[in-house]
Amino acid sequence: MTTVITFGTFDVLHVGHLRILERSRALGDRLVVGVSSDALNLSKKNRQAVFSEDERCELVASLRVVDEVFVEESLEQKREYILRFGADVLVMGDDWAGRFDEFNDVCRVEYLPRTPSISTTAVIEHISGMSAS
Ligand code: C2G
Repeated sequence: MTTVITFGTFDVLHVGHLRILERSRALGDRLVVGVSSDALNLSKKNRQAVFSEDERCELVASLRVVDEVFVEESLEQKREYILRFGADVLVMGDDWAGRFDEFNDVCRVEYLPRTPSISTTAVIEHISGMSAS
C-alpha cells in the first residue's frame, strides 16, 4: 500500500486544490491531507482564512480522493507527520519546489505543476468585485 501525503490551507476550495489532490491520490493507494490550522494559516498568509480549520477539514475530507485528514499545526512538524502516517510520497505544488527535499530520506518528494489562473486570493477578489457591482 502506497500512502501519499500532502499539505495545504485549502481555503475557499477550488479546482486548483482539487486537481493536486486528485493527482496526489493517483500516485498511491491512500491519500492523507494535512490541513493548516487557523493559526498556521495566519502565520503563512498574514490573513485569516475565510473558512475555519474545521470547515476546511470537512470540505477536504468530503472529497472522494481523500482518505484521511488531519490538522497541520506547523511547517516544522512535517517529518513527524510523514512518519506518523507512514507516507511513502510527499506531494506539493511546484510553488514549493525544493522546499521539502530534506525529507527525501524518509519518502519520495514530488512537486506537481500548479493549476494556472486560479488561487484563493483571486477568487476572493473576484467575489468582492461582484458584490461591489
Ligand atoms: N495549488 C495548485 N494550484 C493552484 C493553487 C494551489 O496546485 N492554482 C496547490 C498548492 O501548490 C498546494 C495546495 O494546492 O500544494 C494547497 O494550496 P494552499 O491551500 O495555498 O496551501 P499552501 O499555503 O501552499 O500550504 O505545509 C505546506 C503548507 O501548508 C502548504
